[in-house]
Amino acid sequence: MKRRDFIKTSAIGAIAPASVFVGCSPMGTKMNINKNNPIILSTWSHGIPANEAAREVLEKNGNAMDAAEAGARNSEEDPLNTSVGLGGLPDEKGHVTLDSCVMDHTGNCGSVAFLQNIKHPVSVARKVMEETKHVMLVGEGAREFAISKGFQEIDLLTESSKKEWEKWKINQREVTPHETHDTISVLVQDKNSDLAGACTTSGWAYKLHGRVGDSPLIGAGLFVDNEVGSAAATGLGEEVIKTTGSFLVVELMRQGYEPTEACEEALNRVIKAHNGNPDFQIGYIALRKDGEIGAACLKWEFDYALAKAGTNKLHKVKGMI
Ligand code: SD4
Repeated sequence: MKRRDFIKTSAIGAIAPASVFVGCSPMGTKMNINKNNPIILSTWSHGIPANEAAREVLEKNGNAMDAAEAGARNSEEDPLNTSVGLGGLPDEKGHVTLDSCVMDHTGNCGSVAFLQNIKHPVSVARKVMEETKHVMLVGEGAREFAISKGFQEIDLLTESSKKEWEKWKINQREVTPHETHDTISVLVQDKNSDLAGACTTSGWAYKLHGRVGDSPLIGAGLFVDNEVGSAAATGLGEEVIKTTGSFLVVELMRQGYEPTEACEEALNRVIKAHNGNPDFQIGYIALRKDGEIGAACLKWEFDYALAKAGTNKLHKVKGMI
C-alpha cells in the first residue's frame, strides 16, 4: 500500500480485506490491522532458517516474542555465521563480545551488551526484560546475571574464527561491517496481530575491545510500537545510532509513510549527513501493523527473508545510491 493510500485508508476507514479488521491508529484515525496472518521478517539469508525456527514456535501457539527469540537463537547457535553468537568474529583482542535486545508488544524491552562466553544473548536480554527492573545489562554484570539464570559458559571463539582473527592480526586491516555482515534482526507479527522483535550480533569484526554497536540499543537496532509497526537495522551501527534508526522508521510509518518509504527516508538522513556518498552499508526492515512490510539499504545489496502464508522466501533489495 502506498503512503497516500494508507493515509486515505486511515482517514476514511476503507473496506478491509478478509483477514483484517479496522482498528484505531495512534493518530485517532482508522487503520487496518493484520490478524490471523502471522508474518516473520528477518535480515539476510540466514533469515530463512531463522524464520523457520520462529514459525515452528508460532505453530505451537507461541507468541510474537517467543518466535522472534527462537529466530534469533537459530543464528546464534550457527557456528558458520561469523557475525552472531557462536563463531562470531572477535574484537581486536580476540574476544567474542555479543550485543542483543528484544522488545515485545507491550513496549517492554531488555538488552545485553558486551556480553562474553554466553551462547544465547537474546535469551539473556529476554530475561533482563522479564526478570529484572532494568532494560540493559553490560559486560561482566550481564555475564554474571546470565550464569545466575542458568546459562552455561562456553568459549564462543571457534577454530575457524580464531584462524581468521590470527590472519587479520598480521596487517590489522580495517574490516567494515559490510564485509562480515550477518547480524540477525527478526520482526514478528503473531496471529493476534501483536508485534515483537529481536536483534543479535557479535558486531563489527576486530572492533576495539569494549565497542558496542546499535544492535543492543532500543530505538537504534530495534524498535517495536504495537500500534504502528516495528523496525530493525543491520550494518554500520555507529551510523544507525546517530539517527536512532529503527525508532525513526517506526515514527515515519506513524506519520503515514509506507514501510519501504520509511526505511528510505531514514536512510536519506544518513546520505545527507555524508554529503550524498556514504561509504558504508545500513539496511532496514520494517513491518507495519497492517501486515505491510518494507526494506531498504544504502548501497550494494541487502537480503531479507519473509515468511508468511506458508511461504518463506529471500528477497533482494538494491542500494539507494
Ligand atoms: C553493529 N549493526 O554491531 C551491527 C553490525 C551488523 O550486519 O549489523 N552487521 O554495528
